[in-house]
Amino acid sequence: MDKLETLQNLPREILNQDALLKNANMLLDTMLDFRELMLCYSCAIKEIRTKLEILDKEFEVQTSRNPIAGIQTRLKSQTSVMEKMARKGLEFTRENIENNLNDIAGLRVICSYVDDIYKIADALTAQDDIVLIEKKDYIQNPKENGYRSLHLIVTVPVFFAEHTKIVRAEVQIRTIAMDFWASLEHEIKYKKSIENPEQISQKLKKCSEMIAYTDAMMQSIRMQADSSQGEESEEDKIFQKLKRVDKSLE
Ligand code: 0O2
Repeated sequence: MDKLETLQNLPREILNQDALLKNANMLLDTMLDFRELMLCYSCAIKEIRTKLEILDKEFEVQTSRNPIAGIQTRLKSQTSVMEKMARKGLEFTRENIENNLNDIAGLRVICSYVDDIYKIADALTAQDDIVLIEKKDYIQNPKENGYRSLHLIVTVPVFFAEHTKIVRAEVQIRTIAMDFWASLEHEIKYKKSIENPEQISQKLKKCSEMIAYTDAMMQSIRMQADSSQGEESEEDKIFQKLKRVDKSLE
């Protein structure tokens, strides 16, 4: 290559470097924007988790038992967000993500009894700053495969120093038994090349029906036990409640 050719190539190289730098900056900007968006969802999880924990404490003081057996949370990974956007045929923009994905912030609430599910759902959605966007009751109307759970899509405000962001989250509420079924079904579903898939589906559905029956029985046993408890004096009731308040302060 002679000197002239090198000189002629120089401006294009510089131009390419410029474009490369611009692209890199745009990429960094997009990444930063995405991370900031994820931070909002992560904060929404914390907000809702705290609300659920407070409700659990309140019920504990009132009834001496915890309706919530456990809370699991998860923030959808960047890959899962990208996959879901691609599946929906949507461009990967902040606006599209916010408007079309409901489950980036996910909370799974595991309850002891079926009636606890509705008690928690009603108490959460009755709160002033929570807006219920959608409710799917797969307990009243189980999925064809036997999946049971109550799904709520809600928004919650997240308060930052200079602005407030309204963020969507998905709250799945189910009993310990429903969760046991859903976890194992999810695991089995993703096993590749299963023989007799129809037979497995039928067996899973049967298990789901047995679980629903067990849940109903456990609730009726608890109600029977509650109603057959001996009458306490007013003084005893106050002392018991005082003990529970003390315990929940620990
Ligand atoms: P992951 O990893 O658990 O989040 P949408 O999310 O609105 O586009 P859809 O199907 O309308 O999709 O929502 P739906 O019915 O509310 O279900 C969403 C979530 O419920 C799923 O999330 C699962 O967590 C759970 N779910 C729904 N159906 C089943 C089922 O048949 N078996 C099991 N085990 N879980 C189920 P993801 O995104 O699939 O997965």
